[in-house]
Amino acid sequence: MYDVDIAEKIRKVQSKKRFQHTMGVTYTSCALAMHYGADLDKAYYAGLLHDCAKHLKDEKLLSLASKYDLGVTGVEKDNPFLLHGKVGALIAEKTFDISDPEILDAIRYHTTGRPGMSLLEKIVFVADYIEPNRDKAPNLEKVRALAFEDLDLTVIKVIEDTLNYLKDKAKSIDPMTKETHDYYIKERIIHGNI
Ligand code: DGI
Ligand code: FE
Ligand code: FE
Repeated sequence: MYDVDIAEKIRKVQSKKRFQHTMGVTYTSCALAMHYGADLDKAYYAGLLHDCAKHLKDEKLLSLASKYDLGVTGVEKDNPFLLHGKVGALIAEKTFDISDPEILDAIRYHTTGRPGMSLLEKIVFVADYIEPNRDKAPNLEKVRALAFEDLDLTVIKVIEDTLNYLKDKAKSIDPMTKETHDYYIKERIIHGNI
């Protein structure tokens, strides 16, 4: 547990601010994993590595994605930073020897989420948004408390805030972000929670 060598390698490639965020996501993922009974080791590695491709330039993200056939969508071509999840999973596997598919998926889908996320994927997705160094999102205190009460509803709230933010800034929406939102809304309707 707590492989500090990996943490040290990540620290070297990230800015101080980015590494503070990385540590915040790591321990928030572990806290949520304790609460919901997910695997703590997996939460640690997924949190630590979720942004391991964030420092790469657009050209590098695009060239790695095409070299390794990661499948670049139209919106990713126009907004290459969206690829840091897919490329991050690739780097986690190739450079950090992570082979666990659940950890790799949590890294791969941490920006847009996806329909039918595993518990670990939801944990990292939510931890990325609520970790203690985040300060710009609306209603953070409420969302932080909700994360420990209803993880699926928190996923919906996080995406709704993200969609509102993207709309205000007139930025393009990755269809996966919308699909994730619609999937979790439908899930709640099926389970009678709405
Ligand atoms: O890498 P982080 O900054 O820690 O967090 P992240 O990977 O969740 O990325 C957050 C950014 O991603 C935030 O500025 C909103 C943006 N984002 C999320 N979904 C979409 C999106 N941007 C676009 N253009 N389209 C999306 O669907
Ligand atoms: Fe990210
Ligand atoms: Fe992040």
